[in-house]
Amino acid sequence: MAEYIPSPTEWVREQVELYEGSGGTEGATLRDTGLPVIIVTNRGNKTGAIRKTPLMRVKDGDNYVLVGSRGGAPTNPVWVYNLRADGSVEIRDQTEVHTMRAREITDADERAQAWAVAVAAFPNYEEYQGRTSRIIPVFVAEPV
Ligand code: F42
Repeated sequence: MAEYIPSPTEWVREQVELYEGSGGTEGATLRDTGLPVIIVTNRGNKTGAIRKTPLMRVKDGDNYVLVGSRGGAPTNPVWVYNLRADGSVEIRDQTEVHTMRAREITDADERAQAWAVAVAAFPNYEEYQGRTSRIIPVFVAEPV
C-alpha cells in the first residue's frame, strides 16, 4: 500500500487529522467561517504517495468543483499537478466517501458556469482571483 504523506502546512495537516480521524463528524468546516470543507485524497505524481487536501465544498449536482485558489498565491497548489497527471480521487464529504474522477475544466463556458457555482459557495474565491495574475485552475470531480 502507498505511503500517506501529510501536508507540510501545520493548520492543513491538523484539519485533515481531525476530519479523517473523526470519520467526518469534526473539522469539516473552514475555521470560523462555518463553511463546509471536503477532503480530496489522491496520489502524488512524483512520489506516488497518498496526499490529502482539504478544499471548500462546492457541490454541483452529483459533482464537486475543485478550485486551485491557494488563497490567491502566485503559483498553483501542487495538487493541481497531481490531478492533471492522475484524476483518480476519493472525496470525503463529512461522513460520506465518494470514488470520483477529476478533470480540469478547459472549456471557457463550462469554466464560467463552474466558477459561478464556486463563488456562490465560497465568495472569497473572487477576491483570490483578483490577487493573482494566474488563471485559477478549476476541476470537476464526477462519480465513476
Ligand atoms: N486550497 C485551495 O487551493 N482551494 C481551497 O478551496 C482550499 C480550501 C481549504 C479549506 C481548508 C483547509 O484546511 C485548506 C484549504 N486549502 C484550499 C488549502 C489546501 O488544503 C492546500 O494546502 C493548498 O491548496 C496547497 O496545496 P499544495 O498541494 O500545494 O500543498 C502543499 C503545501 C504540499 O502539500 N506540498 C507538498 C510538499 O511536500 O511541499 C508536495 C505535495 C505533493 O503532492 N508532492 C507531489 C508528489 O509526488 O507527492 C509532487 C508533485 C509535483 O509536481 O512536484
